[in-house]
Amino acid sequence: MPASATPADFHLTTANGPLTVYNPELVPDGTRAHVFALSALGTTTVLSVYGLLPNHEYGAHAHAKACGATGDVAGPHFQYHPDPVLPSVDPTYANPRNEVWLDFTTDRLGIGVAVSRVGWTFGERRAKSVVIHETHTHTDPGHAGTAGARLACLDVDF
Ligand SMILES: [Cu+2]
Repeated sequence: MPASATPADFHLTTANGPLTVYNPELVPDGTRAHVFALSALGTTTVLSVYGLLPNHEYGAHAHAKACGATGDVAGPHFQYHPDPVLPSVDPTYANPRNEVWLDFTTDRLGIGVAVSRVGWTFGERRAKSVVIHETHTHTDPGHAGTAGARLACLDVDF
């Protein structure tokens, strides 16, 4: 049997609650989140969440730092090409090809699933968490990448 080609930077990670919750009204007690990320030639990330409000729009992204006591601790979004201007609200950098965006809308049972595919893998710099936000992610210049308040955070070993 021929050896299958395994890229040197192949990396698979999964993360499973507990969530650090900052807003228990929008992320009720018992909410569970699961992240699966596969890096090979590019990176595919899947986020599934159970127990949120039904029929509700949430934003979510991979962030640069691990979760902490407040939402801010997770730092900015991870960007493959870092924006020289911070906070990054320029759609040239704050977009779903340069960042990992995982927006979703829950179904009537409060279940949400999102998939992100980007054409790069993590190198020396790696994302450390996934943050769930209050709204879907904006794309207009001056607001690109913003999605309202940070509601909850999950540490992920990208
Ligand atoms: Cu975010």
